[in-house]
Amino acid sequence: MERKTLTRFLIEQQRSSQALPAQLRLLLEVMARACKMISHAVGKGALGDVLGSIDRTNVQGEVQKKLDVLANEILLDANEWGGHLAALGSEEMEAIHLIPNRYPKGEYLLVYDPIDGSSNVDVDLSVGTIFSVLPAPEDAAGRAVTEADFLQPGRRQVAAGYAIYGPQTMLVLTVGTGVHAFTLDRETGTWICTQENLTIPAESREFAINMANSRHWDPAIRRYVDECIAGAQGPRAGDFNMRWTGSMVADVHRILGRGGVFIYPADGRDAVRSGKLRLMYEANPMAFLVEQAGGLATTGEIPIMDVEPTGLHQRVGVVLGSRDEVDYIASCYGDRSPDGHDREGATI
Ligand code: P6P
Repeated sequence: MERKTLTRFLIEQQRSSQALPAQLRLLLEVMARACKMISHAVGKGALGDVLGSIDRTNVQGEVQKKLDVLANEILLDANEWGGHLAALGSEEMEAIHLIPNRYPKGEYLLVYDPIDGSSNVDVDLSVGTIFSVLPAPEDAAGRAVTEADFLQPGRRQVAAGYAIYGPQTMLVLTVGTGVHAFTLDRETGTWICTQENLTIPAESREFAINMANSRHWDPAIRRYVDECIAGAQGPRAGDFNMRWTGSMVADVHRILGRGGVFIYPADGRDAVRSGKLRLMYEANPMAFLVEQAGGLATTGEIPIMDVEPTGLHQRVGVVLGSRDEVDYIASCYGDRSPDGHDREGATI
């Protein structure tokens, strides 16, 4: 493939019929530069004083890793001054972050998870940065943006992506014209387009779920997983493979590359009754990417991008990946939805 840089790709998108707006192009270039800096920090490991935790918990009640804090600061510093944002939100910050008055405000809202799967950093496993871009309210210039302005369904996203810090550092993004992947050329610091129009195979025999939670699952999920494990002698008449990395970015990246399903359902545990993963900066951006690549992404009941958000840090169940397999999982609920209501809404 001709070595097309991210800059050239974005300029071509700007010239195309979809006419990528200039501020959105700037936003994506700023995010790409920030992710390069985060990649550099992640790559230092023990040599860079980026491992381990600090004695502080975030809004999620999770102990913050040094890298969570560093990556959040890198993203804040990179995005504040450019004039492309009206405000931003982060997994690491309870409240939204307004653009200081000394800088111009822009047309977009950015929400991100600075380091997803950060517990993997200490054991040198892949982690990533996930981001979602929403339109700012029309009257944002004339008033202070509030959290309510962020609470738009995922269908309103204008761009989404992730960086994965693994054996390679890659940036995978969509602006609504397919999913495209860029590999960081560390020698020149350039993002090179290495895959255009990624497509998820409709069928797959590979599922990703944390089996340790099986006693908490809805019977429909337990049925699906049992059938996968039953293999060729079971009702699916074929053997399945399982993967679970503990890093959503790594699992989704694998699925975008070779198919499969990723399942983190809402389950019986109090803390996970609405799901573990966060809607605004994990589920929605990944759902945009997966649907743009021909896959499906649901809460188990409705498409993730149709969920009407009620809070910046709200959680949601996630079933995403190969279209046919996600459809099959939905069929396992029969006429019942994950929260116990029948499809018509009455409680069984
Ligand atoms: P568990 C990481 O903390 C994360 O948010 C996702 O990246 C990952 O898929 C999931 O949680 C792992 O959760 O319960 O298996 O540790």
